[in-house]
Amino acid sequence: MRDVDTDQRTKTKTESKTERPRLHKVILLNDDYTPREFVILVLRAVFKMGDDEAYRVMATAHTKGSCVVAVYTRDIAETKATEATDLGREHGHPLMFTTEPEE
Ligand code: TYC
Repeated sequence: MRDVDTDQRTKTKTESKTERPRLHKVILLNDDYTPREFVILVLRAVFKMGDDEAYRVMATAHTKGSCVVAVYTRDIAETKATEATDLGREHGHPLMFTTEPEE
């Protein structure tokens, strides 16, 4: 009985070690005040997007209320969301980025 329990514990540990970390989405939220050009500037600076992709992401958030910007491991997603939100605040804009774990 003891041997069986030990085996199961070892197996469980091995399986969980090979799982990949859950990815987190960075989400851009629309607001009524931040200039469109500033949103594009932040997407280019923080998320290394080109002009066309940055425009599309900004326009989607503007029209639908929010848009997924990118997915990263949790630490990187939170750091980038904070950096992008702070850039807005430093320039007097209410621009907001949040994070959310992927299913
Ligand atoms: N809605 C803003 C405006 O009309 C532009 C905007 C777009 C702001 C996307 C935030 O996530 C955003 N000036």
